[in-house]
Amino acid sequence: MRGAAAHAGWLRRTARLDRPAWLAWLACAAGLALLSGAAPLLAADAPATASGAAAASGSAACGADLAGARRTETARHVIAWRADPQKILVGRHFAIDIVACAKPGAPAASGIAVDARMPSHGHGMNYKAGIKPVGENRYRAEGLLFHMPGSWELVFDVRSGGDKPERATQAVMVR
Ligand SMILES: [Cu+2]
Repeated sequence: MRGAAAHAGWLRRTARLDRPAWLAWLACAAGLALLSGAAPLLAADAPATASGAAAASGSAACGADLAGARRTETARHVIAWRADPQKILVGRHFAIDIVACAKPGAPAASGIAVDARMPSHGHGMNYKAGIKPVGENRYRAEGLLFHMPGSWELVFDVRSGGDKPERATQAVMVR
């Protein structure tokens, strides 16, 4: 159980912080409880647009106005995203601005769900957040919080009409 050992080490190191260790343990246990079959914590639907489109001409063009954005992709979409604030801090809420661009020939995204997890520890976040469409192919997710330092993974599930959602992931290291 490498993950469990990592948690134990982290708990020992943080036991002297202002929060009692049992609270931190509870937080991680809650994360584990959420793991099994949990639906994505955040989901939003965007109104379908007739023109759809904003097809990405190369992934770098997606979200070009989001300075400093990082990009990941599903089979049919490029996801450009930027955290707000851009530097994600342990234990602090943050938001994510997202642009979903259809690859050439792909339908526009009709909705996105966002979640985050620590793959090496087997748990997710402890906080509920929300995501809403804020313009054509644009979304803003709010209320995310990484409660531990380490390797997190953002998970974007992109829907296109009634098709099976397609997933993009993004590794994020938080110290
Ligand atoms: Cu963890």
